[in-house]
Amino acid sequence: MKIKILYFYFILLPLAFADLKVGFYASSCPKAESIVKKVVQNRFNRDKSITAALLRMHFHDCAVRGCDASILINSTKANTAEKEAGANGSVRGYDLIDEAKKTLEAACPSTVSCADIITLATRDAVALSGGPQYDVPTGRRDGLVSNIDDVNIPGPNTPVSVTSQFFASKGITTQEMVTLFGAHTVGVAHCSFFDGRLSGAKPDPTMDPALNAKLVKLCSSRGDPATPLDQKSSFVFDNEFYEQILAKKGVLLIDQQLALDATTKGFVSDFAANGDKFQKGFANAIVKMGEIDVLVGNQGEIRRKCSVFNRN
Ligand code: HEM
Ligand SMILES: *[C@@H]1O[C@H](CO)[C@@H](O)[C@H](O)[C@H]1NC(C)=O
Ligand SMILES: CC(=O)N[C@H]1CO[C@H](CO)[C@@H](O)[C@@H]1O
Repeated sequence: MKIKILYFYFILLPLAFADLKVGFYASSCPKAESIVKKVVQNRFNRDKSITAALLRMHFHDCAVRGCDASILINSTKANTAEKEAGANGSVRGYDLIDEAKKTLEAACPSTVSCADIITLATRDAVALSGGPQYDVPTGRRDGLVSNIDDVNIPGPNTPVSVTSQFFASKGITTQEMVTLFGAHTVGVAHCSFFDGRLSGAKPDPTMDPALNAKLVKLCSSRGDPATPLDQKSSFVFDNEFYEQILAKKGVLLIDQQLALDATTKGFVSDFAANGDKFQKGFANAIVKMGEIDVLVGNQGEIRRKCSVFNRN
């Protein structure tokens, strides 16, 4: 009997509360969402590229161990963290998350998770760039693991079919995947991610020749320069990305392939023709992305500093 009662408390009770919900911090930290919003607004005022940074960070967080802020962890002598993985180098915006966390810890110590900060900050930045405004459920907890070996995200040269399978394994449909790629309406790609398409002797025939010439020139300069993923309206969160890939102006191979592959091109034409449908679809798809394998209830922890586990 006693064992049964204990079982009830330890197994059933946590599950009963283990859910994300809109306004999770309404009583525990009423200002949580407005604090994040203010930090994002201040940054956006001087750096419009923060929207791209946060969107990419949010995806790279959710795509590895679920949306658990594992991407924010710094490496230590004993552990090489997710941050160091191949796709990593150019994920940015960590300082904005740290800034929001500092303010939140002062207002409500050990209450708001870093995973929720990424999610909320991304939501606010998307709206500031002209994207959809949407409610996003919160209540995520921060993960206790961040390991470079867990990073297995498809790359820009991965075929559409394999990329679709990756998203499907996270519960995201092919249509939702195409919608999420619409995030490439903001931000940039560095030459190292697409220069295989340019190579002199055999340029990729699926790229517009004028764009090819422009990128060959750009990428011949030193360092690893970057170019907008959406060549037309790089700082505006609109459906222009889809029109660009229909016009063979996709910069990444995967972006261009979305407009050509039989399983995705219908969605691309649809979003190119209907901006409103894209905006609504994006809000739904990114909320769903933000729910991939989340930790809730008393799983994980609420980190005090987003870049280190509490135990350190
Ligand atoms: C497997 C699917 C995806 C692949 C292969 C991919 C690939 C890439 C690559 C190669 C870059 C350029 C990075 C650089 O040069 O710094 C990039 C940038 C970006 N990606 Fe993706 N991406 C994927 C999915 C997504 C998703 C789902 C989102 C968000 C919902 C997203 C948002 C972004 C943004 C906003 C940028 C620009 C970042 C910046 O300007 O700092 N991507 N992506
Ligand atoms: C984590 O690393 C970043 C960049 O390398 C640094 O700015 C930050 O202070 C580090 N966090 C901690 C808590 O040491
Ligand atoms: C900032 C960072 O960790 N960059 C690393 C990203 O991945 C490349 C290749 O794996 C490393 O060389 C970088 O040091």
